[in-house]
Amino acid sequence: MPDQNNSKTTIDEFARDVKYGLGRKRKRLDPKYFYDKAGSELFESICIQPEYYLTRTEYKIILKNIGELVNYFDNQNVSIIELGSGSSKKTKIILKYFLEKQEDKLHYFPIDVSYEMLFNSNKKLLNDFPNITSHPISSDYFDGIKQANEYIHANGNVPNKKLVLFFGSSLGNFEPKDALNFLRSIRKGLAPNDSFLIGFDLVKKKEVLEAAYNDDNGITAQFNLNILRRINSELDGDFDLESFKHFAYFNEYKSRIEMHLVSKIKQNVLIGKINKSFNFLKNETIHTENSYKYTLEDIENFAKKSKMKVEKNFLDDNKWFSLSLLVPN
Ligand code: AVJ
Repeated sequence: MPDQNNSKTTIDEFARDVKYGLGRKRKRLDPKYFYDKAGSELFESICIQPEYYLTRTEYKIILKNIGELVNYFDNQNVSIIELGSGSSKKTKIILKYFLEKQEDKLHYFPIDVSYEMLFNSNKKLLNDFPNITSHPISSDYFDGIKQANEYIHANGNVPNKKLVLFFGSSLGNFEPKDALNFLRSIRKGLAPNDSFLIGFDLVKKKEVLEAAYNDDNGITAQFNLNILRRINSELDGDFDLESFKHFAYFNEYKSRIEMHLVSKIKQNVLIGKINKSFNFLKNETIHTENSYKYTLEDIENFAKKSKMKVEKNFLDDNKWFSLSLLVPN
């Protein structure tokens, strides 16, 4: 996930990134800085907004196809690795079915850099699934998969066939070439018989896409503005949140939702911690996030270029989202 380094990011790095991002001709901030405590809570809230179809749709796809998914693995037991801290409704269905199939034996390796998120989720998870053998790994994804592999190979009783989960279309925050590099790195951690289950948000009508990032309750707007609140509190910034507004639209040419913060007036903003003030023209924007939307052809190409193949795309009836099962090729 783009915020995978969040918990390790120091105030100095934050200051440096803000100074660089706001100093550019086109002002930018990295979306990984959305996710402080307040931002993470706002994101949770976004996921249950009626317009934000992504989370709900991916959940429904899993629910509908879990039987078929489990059957892909016939009588071979798997170990499950999740990129992200787990404990979502989506993770729970997967774990429930694999636990049943494997007669209450399942090794689960959630990977997240945020130690706090990881262990809070893990506690909840063990409450619901006391039989699971959980191995939380506080690390970045690539090193995490490596650690899981080492554990699996050092312990003969742990199934060495792996299923890696990456939900939420989190890949969408990466620029296409970074997304490909990400997939190639994941692929390096997969053995020939392993599989990778990854969510992709698909291209669809502009109205549907834009509504998802402009919910009526204004939660996405708060989420976007929270990055300025964070600069104020952590970097002694002087942003007046009232004088910036949330703006999200679908850039069809680039096939991505862009989120921006638009300055409503001409103004200067001082950020104490970096000893610098930044000028904003009226209507000048800070570009805060890209969220790429994919076609099934994009998924094919990603798979091919990362030495994998698409075993199956599980889609919802609207074809709004694909949960894709990729395997090494
Ligand atoms: C976590 C990157 C998948 O792009 O939809 C939600 C983040 N931004 N609303 C997305 C987000 C605004 C989300 N991802």
